Amino acid sequence: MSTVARTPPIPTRSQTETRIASYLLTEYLERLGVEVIFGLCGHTIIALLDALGKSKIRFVSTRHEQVAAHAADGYARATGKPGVLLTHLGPGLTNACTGVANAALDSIPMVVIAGDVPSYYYGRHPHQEFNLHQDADQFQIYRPFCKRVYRVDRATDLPRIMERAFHLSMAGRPGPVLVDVPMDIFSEDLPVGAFQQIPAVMARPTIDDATAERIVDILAGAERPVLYAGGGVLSARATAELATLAEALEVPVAHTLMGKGCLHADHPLLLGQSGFWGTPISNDKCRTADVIVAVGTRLAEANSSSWNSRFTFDIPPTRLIHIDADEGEIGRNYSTELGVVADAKLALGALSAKALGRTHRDRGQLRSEIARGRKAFAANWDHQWTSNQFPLRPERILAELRKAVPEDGFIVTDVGWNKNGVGQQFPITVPGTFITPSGLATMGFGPSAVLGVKLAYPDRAAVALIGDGGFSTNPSVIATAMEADLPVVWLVMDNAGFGTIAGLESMHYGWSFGCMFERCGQAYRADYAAMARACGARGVNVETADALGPALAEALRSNLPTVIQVAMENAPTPTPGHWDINDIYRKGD
Ligand SMILES: Cc1ncc(C[n+]2csc(CCOP(=O)(O)OP(=O)(O)O)c2C)c(N)n1
Repeated sequence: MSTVARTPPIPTRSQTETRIASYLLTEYLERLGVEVIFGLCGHTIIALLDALGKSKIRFVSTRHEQVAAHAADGYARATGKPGVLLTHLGPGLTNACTGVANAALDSIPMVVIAGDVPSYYYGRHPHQEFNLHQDADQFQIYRPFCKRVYRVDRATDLPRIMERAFHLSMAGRPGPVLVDVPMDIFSEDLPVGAFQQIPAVMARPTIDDATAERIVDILAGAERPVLYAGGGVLSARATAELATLAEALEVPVAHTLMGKGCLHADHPLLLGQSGFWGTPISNDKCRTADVIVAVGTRLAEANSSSWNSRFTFDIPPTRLIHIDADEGEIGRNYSTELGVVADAKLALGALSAKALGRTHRDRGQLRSEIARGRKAFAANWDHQWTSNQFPLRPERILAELRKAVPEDGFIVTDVGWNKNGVGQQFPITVPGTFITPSGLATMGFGPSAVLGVKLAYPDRAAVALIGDGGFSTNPSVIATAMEADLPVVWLVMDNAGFGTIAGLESMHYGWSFGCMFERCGQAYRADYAAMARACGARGVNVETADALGPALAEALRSNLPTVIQVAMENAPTPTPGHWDINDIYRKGD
């Protein structure tokens, strides 16, 4: 065996020259295209803040970490890029939990960078350390909802872990990833070339030719097929492909809450949302379909009427074909004839290419049936669009909002009448302009998420339509919008309580104990518009129904954030579907 003399490689400049990790990390984030980081300071992260302050990356400092997390989430939904969140350890990280979990349940890409205790103090209970079960254990709190949680134990691991975090947040089914960084690591030296690896460009999975052919054959030959679109269709920016497929084979389209906007509101094949807060025509067509091709959806409870076969889906006998980025979603709630793990855009692109020019079974009077069904349902509430009553009907608020906001403007909701009513009744014509918390349905999402949305698209309108409960969870958003110069509009539907839950309790128990805002037995209304004025923002109290339209128009013209507070009747949203919880409540003596 011959021996080859091996000369050690000559170290390059990038291996010998060193710099402090936080500055190298910041430059790396710039190279990845990170434009903005949302967060709140603490002693564990000021090393990174110093570097960020000298970089091109914008730092939006919020007054609560949940606000930062929702704002990063809103930014990610609007742009399709990962939202980046920076938090202090312990209480900072726990405050952000709800926002990160909300992003996780809606498959939103996010990278969370958190400071932690100095690594050389692990387990000694340095200030703010969690260590009851394991030393320096705070990162475990994020395990149930992050795609991956990393604690960086050596500075040399930081570049690799950051690359993994950005890669994983976007790859496959998107979601949040935590990078927990002991504060001393931010201040360590690393070789200047340490952050080499950037996330790979990913060719996402598509449908193979034979499977695409098979699905198109099934759809073309079916008697009552339905295309069912989830949020995955919107996040993959696949709405044009969906429309082509639907039109080529004349298949009606139903959707989930997050799938709203998948077809233009006036599209003749659009059935609307399914489930508890859906539309009767959507539930009927889904329930009586012979084939459903579902794309980018969890087939989750609210949109599936608690999976009760009498309301939304009757699978089987309906045959289900389910296309999703996550194999874990396939076959979980319904027996599935064919599952396909694929990117929604590529899958719908492949299906629509095959469907174009194909003959399909005659669909009879489908379009007129849909039009009739939609009109009949709208007749339950469309007369309220012009109602002059005060406190306002919620439908009048929707009507004024639709008139005031340009079609490409964003409507960001919270939970409550706002989410349920918009999902069911509000026409969305531009895909991606409806932003809502679905999986975790977090009250408090809307007022904060709108900040990230506006930052992503400063030239487009961004209105948060929210209840007074949701708005008052964290009114600090007003100060943040002022500081960050984000002229968003919060339209607060004020029914002096947690109206949706108050209505539910009243329906089952005859009162709304614990759900209304009261003081000394009287309705208690906080003046949120005055809060806005106190922050130097605009605040408008709408006193008549006719005043709302002009107030909205002026707010959208203004370059200051505006709170518009409008008293609203606590009217329930129609519920054509079913939710099992209503069978659980039992009233005692
Ligand atoms: C953080 C959080 N807490 C509690 C709930 C349960 N919840 C769902 S809707 C709702 C009421 C929301 O009240 P408001 O924002 O005033 O809207 P409204 O129902 O009156 O339209 C509550 C408390 C939730 N979804 N999220």
